[in-house]
Amino acid sequence: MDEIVLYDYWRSSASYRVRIALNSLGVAHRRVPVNLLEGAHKAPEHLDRNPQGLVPALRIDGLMMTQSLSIIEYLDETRGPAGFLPADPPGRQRVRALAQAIAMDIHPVCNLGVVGHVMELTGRGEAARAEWMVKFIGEGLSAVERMLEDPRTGTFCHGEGPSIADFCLVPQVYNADRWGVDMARFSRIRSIAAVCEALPAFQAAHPERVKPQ
Ligand SMILES: N[C@@H](CCC(=O)N[C@@H](CS)C(=O)NCC(=O)O)C(=O)O
Repeated sequence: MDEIVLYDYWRSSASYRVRIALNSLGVAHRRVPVNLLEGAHKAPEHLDRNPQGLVPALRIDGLMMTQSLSIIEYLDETRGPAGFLPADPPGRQRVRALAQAIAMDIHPVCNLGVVGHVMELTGRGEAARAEWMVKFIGEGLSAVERMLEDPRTGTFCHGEGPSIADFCLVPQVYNADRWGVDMARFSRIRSIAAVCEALPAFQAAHPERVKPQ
């Protein structure tokens, strides 16, 4: 079988999600760093992998795949089932809603390209970035915390096993800590993230573990 290659960036939360999924399934792969700070994601070589100029991209089964959530579902469908999504439709809907609240509503407005443009438009540089991150990550996680006030929340976002929702939550918590978001008010999120972070698949995917030396 062809080698599986993950094109990612150590601090990218979308890449972090896919690393957790690959590790959870024990899928052997090689990582190729795409340095966002050097603009490598906009180079023709990477645009051939992902015309959106974003990471991650995964070469697998003779295909180049983009979009972290769809990649994770593909991995579960072809290398699992690993229960990344619950078996029951209402459970699947809830896990997708939690995952999307992060991946589609918090993450895009906090992306490098978007925030770089905000800094440029406001002319306030780092100060604008810091305020922006705290506002949008804080508001977004506040909504997620309320979504987790649900009897279906267990040790993890949904029940007793990690799902796509947890794969999105942990990288977002990493970012929240990075930008100094006040996390004390999010007790459910903190407790779920702590349980996940103790698992080897999450630990091996952590940015500090994969950061180029
Ligand atoms: N929806 C995409 C988002 C990918 C994405 O936005 N990746 C970020 C890093 S986490 C990126 O490449 N940012 C580059 C930029 O904003 O210029 C996914 O889930 O894969």
